[in-house]
Amino acid sequence: MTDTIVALATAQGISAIAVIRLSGKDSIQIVQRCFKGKKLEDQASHTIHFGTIMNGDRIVDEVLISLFKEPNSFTKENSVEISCHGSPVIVKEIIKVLLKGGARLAEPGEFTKRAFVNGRFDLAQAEAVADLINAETDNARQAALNQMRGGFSKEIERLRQELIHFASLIELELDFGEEDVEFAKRDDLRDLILKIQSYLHLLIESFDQGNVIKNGVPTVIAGKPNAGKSTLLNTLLNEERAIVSEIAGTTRDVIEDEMVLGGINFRFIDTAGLRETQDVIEKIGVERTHEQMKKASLIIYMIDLANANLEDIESEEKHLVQLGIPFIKVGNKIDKANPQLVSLLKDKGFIFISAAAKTNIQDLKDKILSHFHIRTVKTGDVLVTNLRHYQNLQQTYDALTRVLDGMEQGITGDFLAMDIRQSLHYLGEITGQITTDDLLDNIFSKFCIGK
Ligand SMILES: Nc1nc2c(ncn2[C@@H]2O[C@H](COP(=O)(O)OP(=O)(O)OP(=O)(O)O)[C@@H](O)[C@H]2O)c(=O)[nH]1
Ligand SMILES: [Mg+2]
Repeated sequence: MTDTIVALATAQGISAIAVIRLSGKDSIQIVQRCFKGKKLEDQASHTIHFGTIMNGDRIVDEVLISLFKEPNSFTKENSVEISCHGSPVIVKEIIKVLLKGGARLAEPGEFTKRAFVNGRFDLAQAEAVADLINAETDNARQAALNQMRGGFSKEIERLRQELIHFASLIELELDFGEEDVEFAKRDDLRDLILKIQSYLHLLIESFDQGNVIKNGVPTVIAGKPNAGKSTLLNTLLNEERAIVSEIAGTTRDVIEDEMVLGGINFRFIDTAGLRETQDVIEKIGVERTHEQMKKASLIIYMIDLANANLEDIESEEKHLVQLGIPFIKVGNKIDKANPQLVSLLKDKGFIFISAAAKTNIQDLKDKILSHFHIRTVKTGDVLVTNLRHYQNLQQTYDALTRVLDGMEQGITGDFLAMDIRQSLHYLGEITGQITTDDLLDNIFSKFCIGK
């Protein structure tokens, strides 16, 4: 990893300032080759220098150069940040000159990957860098920040140490195998595992919250054509996002947009009305509705209070129950509702609204939020937000259950030791004590270029 990488670190497009970033042993020399100003190598780390970037004899731009000398940089390598004017033409030309000078384009996440490989932080912390950049709510930002600052990693390390202690007791026994000694009382070992498991369980459970905080909640609005689904989407978003008309079957495709409610990022998904249809395109739309419903975290099931029948409602509800996804029952068009229908539905858990007149929308929002008991994330809270971590914690837990079962059945120490090593392996993968190229590629390829 001696080569020097370069990438635009700020967003693509026109901006007041753009920052181009380099990292690698030769980054300072490479910039020097196209820089007219002070001799950069002679300057101290963490200093800023004005000058011009040249393409041959031609001035490309006036820039500021920030210098970071190893190991005092994000990547722990020599690094340079060039702040230039934020024109895509300038950025492109400066990067071209730097490539000519010996740098190569960075791969996605390569700066952060180098920071990890050079020991700036562990893998979970590196992943938190991406989460921090992508955070769309204050809760998501705080959760990512806590993880980046090492709160989660510390907990994993504590668990690992407990397990290592446990493993050493078992392995000691193995060394003395023939003498048939027991250094560790089986009851004590069992208690230790149960303690570790109960802690693992807390972390695993926190993923319910962590996942909602990090990834938001896909919420599907579904129901018969003309129920007012698109009207509700527009009302929730406060924007004419979807076409509304009195023609049944107006929406044929999936329309979605995001909105933050109570600190959670909701993705509201408007769908084609559910009905049997001969129209080829509408039919595809209805299939998509079913797919979206299966993937949703919450379904807003909507009926038209002016025009619905109880039999249909009951059969649709049965279908929703079978899906097993939480749903909220909404009766729309309360402003022109059929009174008999309203009295029939009164005690059946419906919330009555008018999407068009914006009646009871706050009640609906409260009801939506009541499905997600999110507490505000505070500094230092440890929360599992990452699916990979969640899966590894689960695998650790399962391996420990096998250890417990094994002890119950009186199997020998060497078999116990195998499952304990497995559990250590899964924990080690979370923080990156154990890695493979595939694992790293998989993680860092999801980053943006320049990070
Ligand atoms: N009176 C009244 N009319 C409403 C209300 N909400 C929606 N509508 C009307 O109902 C009709 C259908 O509304 P849409 O929002 O297009 O219904 P949809 O469920 O998206 O229909 P499809 O896209 O065809 O599945 C339109 O004429 C809306 O103006 C309401 O609360 N009260
Ligand atoms: Mg619609």
